[in-house]
Amino acid sequence: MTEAQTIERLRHVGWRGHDLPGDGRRLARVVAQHRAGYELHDGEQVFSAQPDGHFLKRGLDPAERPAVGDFVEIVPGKPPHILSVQPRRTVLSRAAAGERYERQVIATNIDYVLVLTGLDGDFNPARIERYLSLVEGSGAQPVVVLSKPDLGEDVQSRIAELQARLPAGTPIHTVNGKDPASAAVLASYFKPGDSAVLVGSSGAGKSTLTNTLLGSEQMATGAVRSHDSRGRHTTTYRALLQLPSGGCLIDTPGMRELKLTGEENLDLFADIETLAENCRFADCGHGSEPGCAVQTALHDGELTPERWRNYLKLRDEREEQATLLESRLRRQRGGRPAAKPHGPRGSREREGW
Ligand SMILES: Nc1nc2c(ncn2[C@@H]2O[C@H](COP(=O)(O)OP(=O)(O)OP(=O)(O)O)[C@@H](O)[C@H]2O)c(=O)[nH]1
Ligand SMILES: [Mg+2]
Ligand SMILES: [Zn+2]
Repeated sequence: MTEAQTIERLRHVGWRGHDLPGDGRRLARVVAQHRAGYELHDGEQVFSAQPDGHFLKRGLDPAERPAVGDFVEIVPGKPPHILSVQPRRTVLSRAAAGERYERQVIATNIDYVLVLTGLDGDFNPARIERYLSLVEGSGAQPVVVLSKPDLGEDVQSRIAELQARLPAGTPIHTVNGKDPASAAVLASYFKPGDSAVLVGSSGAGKSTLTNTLLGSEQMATGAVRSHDSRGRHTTTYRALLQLPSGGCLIDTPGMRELKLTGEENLDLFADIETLAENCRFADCGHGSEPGCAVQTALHDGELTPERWRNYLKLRDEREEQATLLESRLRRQRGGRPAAKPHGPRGSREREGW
């Protein structure tokens, strides 16, 4: 096979690079990760591979291990071994649940993050804002997809509520995940060479939509509980699939917890931050201070209490996580602060230490 043919083949799984590795190494994309190892796709076939030993070292940041969506260098063997991960174009991650700070990669090298929410009991604008905050730092474009329009109550008012709440320009689509004609409105996100990831609660209909876009039942789907529309965590691993359109789609398991990483900008709430700059007192606590622009906006109905509360919650969480992230990075540097340009004479570390 010529180099041009190999590159052409890799384009089918969304590779954008131009230089192939030498030394008998090959490139492939991670399409699934299981307890027993990885599944890779080289544009022609799927095969199993094991991570090289250095990926298994204790203390390694889990975000540095191969993740679904990654392009990896492999050496042939039985099974082939993953030697390294190519630089990621985009990364969607969240912080792991629990006390210890840890970033978890959800998907990499994606162009679009489709945030799927049911218009049934799953509908929750605050949760959509949380997802969009996480997407902000990923480098990928967020797309809100509302499923189950055939099941929801007050569908039109729910869509209108969301449109008013999210920044203008956020794409919002309503799609019946079981109907190919309805799912066709998403076609522009699955162009050849592009990659998208579907995220959302269990039962939102991610795998149903995936199957409809594939034109075949490759992913298992499961009914939701009737009293609260919750799913039963049918999908248990992330899977990258090639769509007939030429795009790649990553289906993911429904996420129970979605903690911010601390790296978010919260651009989604830029209007609130601008508003707060107009308070009479620079250190306004936005409570009962006179001349509080936030209280005025809440009173006038320009800002809804739910959105204000969600902003405060996400802002505090972001600060808390940013502090944890900074201390973890400091530990990794061996206790030294980030930069030390003017240390006192004599105590300055010598070069090379
Ligand atoms: N009526 C209707 N049902 C839908 C729609 N989309 C999904 N469903 C149903 O919702 C249920 C859950 O769908 P799944 O595709 O398994 O949900 P999921 O998001 O993949 O869930 P997890 O894998 O658990 O994260 C299934 O019974 C689907 O048939 C829709 O647009 N309309
Ligand atoms: Mg699923
Ligand atoms: Zn104020």
